[in-house]
Amino acid sequence: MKKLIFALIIFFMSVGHSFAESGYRLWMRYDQINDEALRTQYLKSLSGIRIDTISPTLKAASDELGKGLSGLLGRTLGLSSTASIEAGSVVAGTPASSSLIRGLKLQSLAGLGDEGYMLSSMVHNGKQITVIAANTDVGVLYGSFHLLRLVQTQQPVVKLSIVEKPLLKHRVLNHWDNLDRTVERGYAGFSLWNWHLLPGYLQQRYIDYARANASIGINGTVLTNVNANSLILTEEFLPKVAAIANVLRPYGIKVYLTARFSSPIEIGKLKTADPLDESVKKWWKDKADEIYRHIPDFGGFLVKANSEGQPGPQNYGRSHAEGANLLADALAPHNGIVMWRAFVYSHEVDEDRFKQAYNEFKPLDGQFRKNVLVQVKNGPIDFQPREPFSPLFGAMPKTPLMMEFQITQEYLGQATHLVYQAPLYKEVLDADTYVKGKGSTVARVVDGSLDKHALSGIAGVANIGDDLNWTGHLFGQSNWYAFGRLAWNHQLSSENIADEWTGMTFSNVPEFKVSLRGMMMKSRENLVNYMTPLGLHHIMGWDHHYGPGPWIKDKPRMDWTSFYYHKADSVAIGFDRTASGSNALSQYSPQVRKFYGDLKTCPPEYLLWFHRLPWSHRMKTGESLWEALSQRYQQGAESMDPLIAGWNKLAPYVDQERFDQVRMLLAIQKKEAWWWHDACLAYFQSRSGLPFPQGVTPPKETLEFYESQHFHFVPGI
Ligand code: GCV
Repeated sequence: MKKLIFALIIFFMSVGHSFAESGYRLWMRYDQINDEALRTQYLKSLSGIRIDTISPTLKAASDELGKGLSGLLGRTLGLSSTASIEAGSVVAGTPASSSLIRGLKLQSLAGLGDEGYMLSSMVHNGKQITVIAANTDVGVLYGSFHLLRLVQTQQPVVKLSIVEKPLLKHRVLNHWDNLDRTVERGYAGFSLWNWHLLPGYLQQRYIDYARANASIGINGTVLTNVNANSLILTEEFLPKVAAIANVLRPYGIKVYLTARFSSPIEIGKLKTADPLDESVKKWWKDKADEIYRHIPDFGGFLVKANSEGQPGPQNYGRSHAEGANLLADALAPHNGIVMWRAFVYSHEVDEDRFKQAYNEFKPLDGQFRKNVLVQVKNGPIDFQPREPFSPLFGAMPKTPLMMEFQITQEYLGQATHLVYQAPLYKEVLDADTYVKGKGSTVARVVDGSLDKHALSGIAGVANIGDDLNWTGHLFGQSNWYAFGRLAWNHQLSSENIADEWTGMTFSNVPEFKVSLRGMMMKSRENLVNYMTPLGLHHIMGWDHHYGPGPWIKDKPRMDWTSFYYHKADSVAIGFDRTASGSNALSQYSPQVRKFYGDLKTCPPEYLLWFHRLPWSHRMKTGESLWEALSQRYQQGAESMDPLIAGWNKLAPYVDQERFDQVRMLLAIQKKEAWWWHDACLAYFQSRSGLPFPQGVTPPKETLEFYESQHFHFVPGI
């Protein structure tokens, strides 16, 4: 009877997704493996699941293993908590939850902390078994997802001896979701959080969101936009937040909120939000107590202050540290943390925007409370297709710095361009700051190992909305996936992550995986070439950032114009950030300064980030700068044909619905890549006055045509 009920549950779970091939199932697709011999082989090692005590988290693990293995192996696997151990059993648990695991006295558990796990093939009482063991239930859940990944990607599961633990403590998604369900810089529909129906109505999506995040080790989510609304901290909304937290908790995911610094005035009726004012301190303390009454394991606050119009401590002549510490003190009794953003720049300061975050924050090193992380965007400006790493990494050794990547593609073609971002993330994480000699990588600053910080974290601005396939572009899923995998282990390679994702999302046929990996690995560089080659940056359309806008000038702030960043005239192009210019390079260690500052070593990819050069400047290839720039735009636009042809060849491996989604978006991307090519070349030629080199297609229309394009209702603003 029990078996029948379990089989029925599995059956209903699998037919429940009537839109199965929309992409809704993400990488958690558990369709039967076609190869019967392989299935039989797996069944020898994985023929039953034994989990003893069932906590909500262990239930999530056993549900996932049951659903996943039964689906993949085509046989309903019995879940047993009492049966004796058979050969082929998967035994999952902690020493506290499982007598068997307790009895095994596993030495490796000692070093695994509270999120790590081990996966081991063992012989128990003469029977071959697979053990998923951890110190905590959530470790068991992570281990279960690892085992599923092995089967989904058709890896061997015999002789397993895997020990894993995350390199970073806080692995967090940042949703820029507003309470009216619009999403700032979101291109995948409306917000997942249906505030109006919460707390009563809990969508299946919330559970599937939690499963997806747990499968890649994400352990926190900030539900609301950094351009914050104080209302989220009121009694109207806190029960709704608590309802989401209750759904996510079994999956090891903590909920965080953005805190608007002026909340004591807006919802607390105080006259001030001055962080040194006693009534303000009390207000935040009481507010924190109230939040924890609703959500006992609330993670803490993410704050954008004195940035792009958001209020902050500087409104009262106080520093960012004083502002952050106010909130940190309120959260500390509950073990909450503050993630205080360093994304600041001011039009009142006559200084290169590149330098402003460093100038503001470096002097505050050592002044933050122990439960504060300063969250720094990967680059000094704003999530451009390519940026050098922010000079803050390595400059604040006494403060844990949290990395902020943008998964949503605000400046990377939004949800219509196929751009696999793992190479972008890796480029930043692997960059060497040299602050403590060679090997002082950004990753080591962020994971705390360089300066011995116990607190560490990484945030990704989410690309998730209520679109059927979650991310608008199916390949946006690969960026969510890659962010999570790198947050867990920044040493993984982009290629391996691509292989895992394609195997689980589409197919494990080797030719398919190799071709798709090649396409994905080139995709970011292609985009850089047709948008911002040779170190150009921030030349996107005004405000919505959709499409090219290198001509943008005369806006309320110079640093919101494109001209500010490229300064192209008839003689030269680029931003001089060497000692003869803004000297932003002085914010890096001497090795990095020299590397980028010296034209002999500065890679072409970063040239115009740091140098202002005449159009006639000779590149190492022998071309002039003008020729090289034109050729890069050409290469970028031309890269779309092989990408499209490559995808078309993969049709036999992909279901029609998802194949067509990508096919149609690639056609749009091609059009837009040529639009970038045409508009930028028309504009830059109007500056340089030079003829196009041979092999470069002249723009189809006049510059006036491109400049006159206006778009209404671009998503994300
Ligand atoms: C949430 C950029 C984006 C803004 C975003 C801001 C930030 O400026 O265009 O939409 O605001 O970054 O990161 O705070």
